[in-house]
Amino acid sequence: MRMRVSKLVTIERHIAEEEHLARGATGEFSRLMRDMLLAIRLISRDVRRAGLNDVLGITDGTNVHGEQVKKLDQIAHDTIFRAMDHGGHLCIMASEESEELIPIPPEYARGKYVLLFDPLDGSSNIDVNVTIGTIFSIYHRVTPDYVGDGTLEDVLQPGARQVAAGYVCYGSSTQLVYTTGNGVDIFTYDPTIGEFILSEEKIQIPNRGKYYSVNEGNSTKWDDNLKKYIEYLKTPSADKRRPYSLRYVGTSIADLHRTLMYGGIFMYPADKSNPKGKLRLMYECNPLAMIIEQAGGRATDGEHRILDVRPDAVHGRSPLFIGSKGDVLEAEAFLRGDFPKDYVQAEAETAAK
Ligand code: AHM
Ligand code: MG
Repeated sequence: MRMRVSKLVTIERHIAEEEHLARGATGEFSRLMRDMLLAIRLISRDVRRAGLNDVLGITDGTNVHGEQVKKLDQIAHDTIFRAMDHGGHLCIMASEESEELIPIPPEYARGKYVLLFDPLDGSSNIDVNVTIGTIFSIYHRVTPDYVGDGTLEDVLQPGARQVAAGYVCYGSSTQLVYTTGNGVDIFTYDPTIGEFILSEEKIQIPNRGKYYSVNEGNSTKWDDNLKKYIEYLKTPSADKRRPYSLRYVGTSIADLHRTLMYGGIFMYPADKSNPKGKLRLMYECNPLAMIIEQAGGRATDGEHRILDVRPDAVHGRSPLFIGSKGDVLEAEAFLRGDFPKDYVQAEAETAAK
């Protein structure tokens, strides 16, 4: 369900009003988000001019995952760090592009929040002008020392404790999709006035969709039940609910955003070479799971709710099945070998031939 808005509201006013309603009016969270929005506007500018400003291509380095770091990955990481290190709102940060936790420089005050981010998601799409994104996740610190550095304990919290989560999609427009646990709102960036304007409010994902999204190139390494599920989605059904269409961008933000708007399922499953899938729990799966749940959808690792998983490493991975509730429940049923009646019947008919 989509609710377009006619009132004109900037994101900063929206955040301030929500903070006032939910937390009393200290304004600290609004100020943290104001700094984050500056970083996002700068990254959006660099992404939009990529090809003109020597930001395409690779750096000399590889990241903690052994992947080549693109120049824009590094620029986005540095931009977020420089916008967020001095505000006095954070006690620690973690980024996909930094193996170690990122402390607040000694000269600046520490605050009560923790920020985790994937500065530029969809790195393989940067150089070919395909949608990329930024993901972030915010927690309250759990260590009680409000002036000291944050610790690993502050970072390794289950996703259910997120205070806010969001992603920015640098697509046909730049959009920020954001929740503080009070529904999901979408803001579209107007570069001519430098503002994010509320464009859709409290969106709800449909209970079923017609799209599935997965890197099917990995299918030979999948578990048999997952293969059966994907075959099922592709098989026409009498009620015309199936076949589903395949969509796969290879940027989780883009695949998730389409899934949020149209319904369906996006998966990055485990396979024989990657027993925990590819996506990172803390700064990819968790924020996306909070957004999808807030929009009425479902996010699991195939068995357990993503937001309840207890993280054991900052850069740890998790399989992900996320999207419309009806579709994710069906995927989970297949994975545990609990097949729908029409599937069992069709199998029996094939065997009898
Ligand atoms: P990245 O953070 O280095 O860009 O990697 C994560 C991306 C996701 O956005 C996307 O879902 C996935 O990698 C695509 O991987 P693959 O190319 O294996 O399908
Ligand atoms: Mg990334």
